[in-house]
Amino acid sequence: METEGTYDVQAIRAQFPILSRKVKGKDLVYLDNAATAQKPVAVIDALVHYYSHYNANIHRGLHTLADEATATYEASRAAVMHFVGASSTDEIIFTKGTTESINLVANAWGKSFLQEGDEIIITSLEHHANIVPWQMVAAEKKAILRVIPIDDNGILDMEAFKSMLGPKTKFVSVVHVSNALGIINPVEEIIRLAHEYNAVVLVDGAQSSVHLDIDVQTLGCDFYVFSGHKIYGPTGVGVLYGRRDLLESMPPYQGGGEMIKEVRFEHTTYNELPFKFEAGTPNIADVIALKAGIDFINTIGKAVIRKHEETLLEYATAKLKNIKGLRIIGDVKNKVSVISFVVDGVHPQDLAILLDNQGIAVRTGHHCTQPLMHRLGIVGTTRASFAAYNTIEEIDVLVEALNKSLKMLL
Ligand code: C6P
Repeated sequence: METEGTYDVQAIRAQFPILSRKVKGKDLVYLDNAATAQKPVAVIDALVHYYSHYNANIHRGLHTLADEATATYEASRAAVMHFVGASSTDEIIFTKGTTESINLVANAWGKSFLQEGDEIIITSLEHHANIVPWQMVAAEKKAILRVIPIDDNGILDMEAFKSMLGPKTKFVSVVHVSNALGIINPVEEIIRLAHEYNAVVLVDGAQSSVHLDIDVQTLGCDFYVFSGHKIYGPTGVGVLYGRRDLLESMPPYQGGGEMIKEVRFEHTTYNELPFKFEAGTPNIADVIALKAGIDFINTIGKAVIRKHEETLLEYATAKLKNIKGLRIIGDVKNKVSVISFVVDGVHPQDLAILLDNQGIAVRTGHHCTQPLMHRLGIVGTTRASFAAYNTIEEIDVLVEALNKSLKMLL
């Protein structure tokens, strides 16, 4: 692609079987990557290979299949450790996804350490997964949930944040990259400021893990959470990175097999990290296949993918701005390849149906950020989000389809 330098987008696309399918008789244009990314053949093969060759439970059996499954599962944990720059595999807990990782921390940390009148701070940009668990634990512990405001462009009001911090601040839980708008929040500064008050900080990396280089030690966060399915891995698997001393101080989230050292009817002792937080048979196949997703990203290089996505973002932003009545929400400099927009007089759902008829997948609605939509005074947006395999030509298809659809709707 001459517009994209040496980036061989066609070779990348060839790794994704789904991209060659048709939708409503048209070539699929998949621009809903912030919801879930498509899977390269290596991820699909890893699942098939596990089930066809060494399906066994892990950490239990003493037979060959069990050994192979355990070693491959733990190799995935090591890959995740490198992916986020953690210093030990003990700090990497496998969960179902971002949602479960946040619920784990809200329950295990929150219920142990929060007291009446303590404050938890989140932002106006949060996904429901980083709001509701904190509301639930706050109600139970009589703690107070406070929200950092934003301006009309979605930029956090850092002065307001500074004024909220105090001795009652116990936990700060912030989204790294807004899923609805694509805005990158200044999490380094948030972490530094929160730590001045000894508050614990969780970073919701559901949208940042795929686009930005993540080093939890440089960031200095206490917890970092993300989902496998957004980084080209399978659904049903997610990650909780936690600082060792914090994880050690927390009680288990769930009880059951594998998370114990010794069980008596009178008393149970718990297993070492990370197993203390992985009760029951885990999602072995998807954890194993997650490594193939990480390998896919590492083979190309996150920075290389990001550069490609920035080219797409710039091109799409310029093209969309030419459409009469279209307004980009969160049109700021510091963002990832997500464009959210509204068109005067058009309901996002009507637009989505017309785009789908032309083979284009975008997400419309509130993006599980109802309070954000409420703050911005809109019912929802249409969101196009780009990944490693998207092309300039696909953006041209989107723009043409948008123009055609808007002619019908307005
Ligand atoms: N956002 C989107 O279309 P789960 O569902 O557990 O994998 O991820 C939840 C989640 C938490 N935080 C952020 C910032 C997210 O973006 C998401 C998932 C998808 O925007 C599906 S709602």
